[in-house]
Amino acid sequence: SKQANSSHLPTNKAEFKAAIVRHLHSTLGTDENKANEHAWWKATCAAIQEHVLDGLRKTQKTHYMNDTRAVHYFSAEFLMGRLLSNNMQNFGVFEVARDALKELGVELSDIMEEEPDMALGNGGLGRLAACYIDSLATLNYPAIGYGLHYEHGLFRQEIQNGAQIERPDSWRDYGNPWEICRPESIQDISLYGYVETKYGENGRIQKEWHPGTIVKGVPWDIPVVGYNGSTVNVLRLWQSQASNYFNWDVFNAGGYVDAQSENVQAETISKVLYPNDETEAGKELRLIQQYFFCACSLKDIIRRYKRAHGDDWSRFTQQVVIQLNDTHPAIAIPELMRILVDRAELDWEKAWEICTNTFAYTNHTLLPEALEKWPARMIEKILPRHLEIIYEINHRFMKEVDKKWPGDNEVKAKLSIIEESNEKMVRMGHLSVVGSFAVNGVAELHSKLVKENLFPEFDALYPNKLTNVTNGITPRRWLKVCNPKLSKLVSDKVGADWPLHLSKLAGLEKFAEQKTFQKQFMQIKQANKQALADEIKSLTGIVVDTNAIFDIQIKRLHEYKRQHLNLLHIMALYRRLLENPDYDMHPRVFIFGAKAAPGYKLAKDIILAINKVADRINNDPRVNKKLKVVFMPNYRVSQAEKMIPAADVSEQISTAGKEASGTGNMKLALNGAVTIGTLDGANVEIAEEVGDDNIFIFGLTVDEVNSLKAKGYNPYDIYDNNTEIKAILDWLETDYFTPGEPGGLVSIKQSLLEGGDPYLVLADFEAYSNAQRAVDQAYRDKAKWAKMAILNTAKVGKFTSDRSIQDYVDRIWKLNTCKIS
Ligand code: 26W
Repeated sequence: SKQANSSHLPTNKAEFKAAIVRHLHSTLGTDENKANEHAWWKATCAAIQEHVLDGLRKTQKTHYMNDTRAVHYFSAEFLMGRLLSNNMQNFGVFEVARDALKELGVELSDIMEEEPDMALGNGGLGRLAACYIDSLATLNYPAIGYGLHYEHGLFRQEIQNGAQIERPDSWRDYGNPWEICRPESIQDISLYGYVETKYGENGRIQKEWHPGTIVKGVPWDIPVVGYNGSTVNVLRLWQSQASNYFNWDVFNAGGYVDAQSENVQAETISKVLYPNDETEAGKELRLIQQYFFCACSLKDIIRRYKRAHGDDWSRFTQQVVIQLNDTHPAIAIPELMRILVDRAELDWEKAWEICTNTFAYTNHTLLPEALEKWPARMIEKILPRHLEIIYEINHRFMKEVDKKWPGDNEVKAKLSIIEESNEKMVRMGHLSVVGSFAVNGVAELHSKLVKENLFPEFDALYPNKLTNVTNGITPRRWLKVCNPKLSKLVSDKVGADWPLHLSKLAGLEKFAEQKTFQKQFMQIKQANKQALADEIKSLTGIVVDTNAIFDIQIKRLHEYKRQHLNLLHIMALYRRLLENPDYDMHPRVFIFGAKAAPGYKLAKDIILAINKVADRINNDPRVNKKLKVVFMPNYRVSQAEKMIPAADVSEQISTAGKEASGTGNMKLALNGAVTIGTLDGANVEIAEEVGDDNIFIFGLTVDEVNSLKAKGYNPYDIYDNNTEIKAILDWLETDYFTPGEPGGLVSIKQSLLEGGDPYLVLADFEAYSNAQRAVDQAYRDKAKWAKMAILNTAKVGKFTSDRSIQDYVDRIWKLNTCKIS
């Protein structure tokens, strides 16, 4: 009943068993007796992939026959995680596959652990892209994801003596059963060189870019299966490869080794994902990565368009919309202009009209250090023609600004795409706003701040261009797949179609106070906590009590996310327990998962501090019945899927105004965790949905943050007057947590005092501590807590990524659904 289109789906266990065994033999070259778990996993993937490819062929044929308008989601990151269980669930064959394997003597849950995560992203932005392509396929919209085929995704994190060590991620070492190479669609991409100005017969100035280097872009397709398995879209990722364009001469002249080293250069482009989240490093290779995947993707789009429409550009913007996931792909704007003006020889005005009706841009951050700027000289070196085009775009834009604000040079300097500093810089955010027909923030509050603080004049210049689309998460991966017990209970109560209609979760509200339902709900939470406790034991050796509150903070490590606020509070609890062994608190396990950017010193120090404090507390028999601290190493999508179902409390404690949206907040609430959080990002909308009784909001608001900073915030005022805060900060300076190494954790204290406490950790401490006390009180009332947890699951239907995608479609993309027959 679940399958909209069952023709290409396997129907029964026997068929599945046969397919898996056939793949063991002829794809893996082994047999049922010799196969290890990795081989079983691969054979199972291959059996599923037969049907995935069947669906893909049908989808592509249907889209082609109907000449559909499609969205092209350009993103430097797609944080896909594992695909096997998701693909099986989306096809509705999870149970039949599990049973088939069981009859072959294989446990599906075991072999699923063989799959390496596709960790081609840093955090929120990359995972959002993955949720969005899931929803696009599920809702039957024609869509392609375009990105980079990194050889190494986000680094693997090891913890040694409490400190983060980065190890390379090698997700493809033993092959990836999902991806298909498409050598027939290889593209040549130009880099470096110079621009020649020529005069055409008609007196038209012609620009010709003579590249210094050409690299090949090799596409790898990862099928994206919609829930119900009808549409199978693709994620197309580009791998760089050396072309033989320039190096044969060198080779023939006997420079074989030099020729090889040119190859290494080209192949470096897609080697590794930059692990910086929210800090722009300005590295040449990063800009080349960005241009490389944008240029490949645009060539791909134009090839497909021309196949249907030849050289007639008049229908391009009807067929193609490109969404820029932050400014990372913003160089696509001048690239499309170059193609239209230099290659297709369109007039600038016509080309610009096409361009500005093709692109839309999503902003994901207000942090100044995350706003991309490239030195003009760097762009000139790598992409000389693009810099000319950017100047021309800016020249015309400045005329527009002058019309609106005649003679106002200040506003011109502020809005200019070019920042006239010591070193001229190109502001990619400004380029993106000017070159797009829509610009959106990712939560109501964030979008308001984009309009009022980041781009106020742009909003005045282009009314209605700036808008909001609140983020969402796919309920398939983030409830159905990761929390099967709760999923079944929910299906029993509200029907099985909630993964497609998440607002149906509201049907749980009427059971929120019912004793039997509360018991069922909390028994599932308990079972999930036990599973996580086992995982914690096996990964860290730490034993935790599942009757304790599981309090979870999982996200990238950043000062603005304030893991150190959480840590200071843990130290306060520890201190209170030492001072008063009868200190009244329900046992609590604080669990962290976080990677720090390798070059972000303080973030790494905070990881070290969490581990050192954890060590001391967990081994202190005076307190460790009531308090435990766990740092889970190597946090990633597959780890999140195990942690989220087990959370009682969700920590969303960023400084107000800093977290654009957050999406982990949505995943945790959906799985029945109660949020302790600030009025920041999507927390505001979560609070609106679940109601004040079912969330713990604390701390300064955006307005209060601003006025505190305006009047002059001095963290020493708090340090000098709050004995608990003083004692905790001073504690960091002793060798209590770092025996034999006094001052081992002092950098945190320094950042909060001498450093001026830029994220107002001390200012919010008291409020946070009080909110935590309220959490503690609430948890002790079992019925009250159960009701709160249930209502969190029941009331967060808004945050399905299907709703986000429908918002994008209605307001920006204007797509039609295309049913696959
Ligand atoms: C140039 C370095 C760099 C790299 C990545 C700067 C900025 C980024 C991203 C924009 C960081 C990111 O992932 N932002 C997060 O995006 C999520 C999805 O919209 C939001 O939920 C998070 O609040 C936001 O931090």
